[in-house]
Amino acid sequence: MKLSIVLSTQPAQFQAATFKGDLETNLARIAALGYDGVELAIRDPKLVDLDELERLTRSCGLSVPAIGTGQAWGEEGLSFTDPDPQVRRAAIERIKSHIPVAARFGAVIIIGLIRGIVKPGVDPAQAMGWLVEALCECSAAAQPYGIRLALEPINRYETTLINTVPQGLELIERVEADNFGLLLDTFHMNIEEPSIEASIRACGERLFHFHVADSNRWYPGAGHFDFKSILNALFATGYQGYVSGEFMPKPDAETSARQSIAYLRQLKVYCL
Ligand code: LER
Ligand code: MN
Repeated sequence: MKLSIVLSTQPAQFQAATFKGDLETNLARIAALGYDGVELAIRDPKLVDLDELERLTRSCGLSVPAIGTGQAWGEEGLSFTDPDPQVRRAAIERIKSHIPVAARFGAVIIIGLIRGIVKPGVDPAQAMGWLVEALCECSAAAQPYGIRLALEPINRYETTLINTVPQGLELIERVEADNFGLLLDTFHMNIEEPSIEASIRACGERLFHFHVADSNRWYPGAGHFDFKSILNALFATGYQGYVSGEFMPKPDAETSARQSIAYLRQLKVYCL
């Protein structure tokens, strides 16, 4: 099982980005803890020295399986479903600007909260229409680079658009792009899905990335999830990607990252 953990390249309000702050120090800590990869949360690729980032990740021996983009919503309000067409265009262009970055690292691009919410006064069918259009354009732009996009069903308290795996699978049918799939996160699935394992199975080969946190959004092992059963279901789909830790840095980033890797490794679940 390949393990990664979320690291934000910029200061961010999002609480479950486990590592924030000095990049070089954090990458070295993550590698020293035994992680195979680091999931980078990047608000805007323009704010990052990509050559330096590549040099640092390589020198630590860390892969970059995925790039998170949600801070463009959290910090700047960009979204695919804003009633203002200029905001929607800026969100689409922002996602497209991640494509060369993802190509450099061979990473999946995460579509989390940048999809937006149904804003007051907006017809939900119209918001879905905008979402489908944006995803079609971004998937088509990523396709020649061999880059995949993964939309994350996110719980009802954070968005009103795509909370569940069935809704995500319907969206996949509308977007009709082979490089568009889903990212499943145990924290959100616990709130929205009748069965975490059944939802993983339903997603099957359209499962492009996987986030883990325990039931309380602390590190795996700190809550009451049956991770052995969840990870067995994950790998039974043929999933070959990373299991990426996205949890609160409690009691602190280093301790949570250490506890998580120790817990997940002792489960002795293996990628098939
Ligand atoms: C991001 O991966 C996530 O899980 C969301 O909760 C972001 O708000
Ligand atoms: Mn997540």
